[in-house]
Amino acid sequence: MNIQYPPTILNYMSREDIVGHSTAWKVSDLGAVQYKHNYDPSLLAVIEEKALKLKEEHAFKKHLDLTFITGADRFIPEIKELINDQSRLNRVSDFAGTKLEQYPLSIVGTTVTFMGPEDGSVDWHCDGVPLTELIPLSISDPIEGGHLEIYMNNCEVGKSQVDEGKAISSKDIVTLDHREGYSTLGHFLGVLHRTAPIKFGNRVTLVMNLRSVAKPFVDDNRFFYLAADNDHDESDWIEEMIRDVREKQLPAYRKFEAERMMKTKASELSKRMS
Ligand SMILES: O=C(O)CCC(=O)C(=O)O
Ligand SMILES: [Fe+2]
Repeated sequence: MNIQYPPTILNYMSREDIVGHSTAWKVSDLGAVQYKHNYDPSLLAVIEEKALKLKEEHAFKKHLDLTFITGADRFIPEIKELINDQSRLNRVSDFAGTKLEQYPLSIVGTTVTFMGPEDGSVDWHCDGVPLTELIPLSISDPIEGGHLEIYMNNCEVGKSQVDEGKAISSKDIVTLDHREGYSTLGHFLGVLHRTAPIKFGNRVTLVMNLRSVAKPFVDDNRFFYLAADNDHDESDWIEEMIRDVREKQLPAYRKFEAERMMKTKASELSKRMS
C-alpha cells in the first residue's frame, strides 16, 4: 500500500474542544480528525458494490433510524484487508496518541451504513465503541444533509434534551462534512453526535471500529446497544463478549490497576523520603 505521511488533515478537534471540559472515561484526548486516507479506490469500490448487493437481505433498520449491515466483514471479506492493514492501525493510533486495535466483537467490528431520505441517517447518540473510523464509500452529488453534527457539551445533558423532545440548538453543534477520499476518526464514546437528516441524495459508509490496546475495558457498548443492533444468534454474541472479558478486558484491567498502585506507592515513598 502506498503510505502517505503526514496525511492531509481537513479538521481536527480535541476531546476537550468538543465537550468543553475534561473527561475521565476516555481512551484518548482526541475528539475527531478528518484526514486524507490512502486506501485503494478499487478496494473501496468492491466493498461498496458487494454491500449494495447485500443490502436487500442483510441490511436492517432498527435502532436510531439507521440502515446498516452489522458485522460487515462476515459478508465482505475484502474489508479484512483494511482490518489487517498495519499502516492504517499505526496512523489511527498516532492520531489517538495511544495504540489502537480492531474492535473485537464480530457484530459491531465493522458495519456498512446506508443513509438517505428512505434509509434514514443516524439519530443523536453516543457511540458504544470507543473509536470509529468512518470511510465514505460514496456520497451523491448533490446531497442535502448527511453531514456529521457533534454536540459541544456533555453527552448526558444533550441526550436528555433529545429524549425530552427538545431540539439541540445549532450554536451547540459543530459540523463536519464527509468527503470521498477522507476518513473521519472519532472518539465518540460519551460524545453526542448524529448525521443530519438527508433530504436529497445518499451516502454509503464503511465504519471500522477500534478500541485501546492498553484499556480495552473502557467501552460503552451496553447490552441494549448490542441487543438492538444485531442479527446473531444471542448465545453466540454473548459468548463472544464473555470470552473477550475473560481473556482481554480483565487481564488488561488487572495490569492497569497493578501499575496504578505501584505508581501511587512509589510517589508516596518519594514524598516521604524528600
Ligand atoms: O456517518 C456518520 O456521519 C456518523 C455515523 C455514526 O455516528 C455511527 O455510525 O455511529
Ligand atoms: Fe456514532
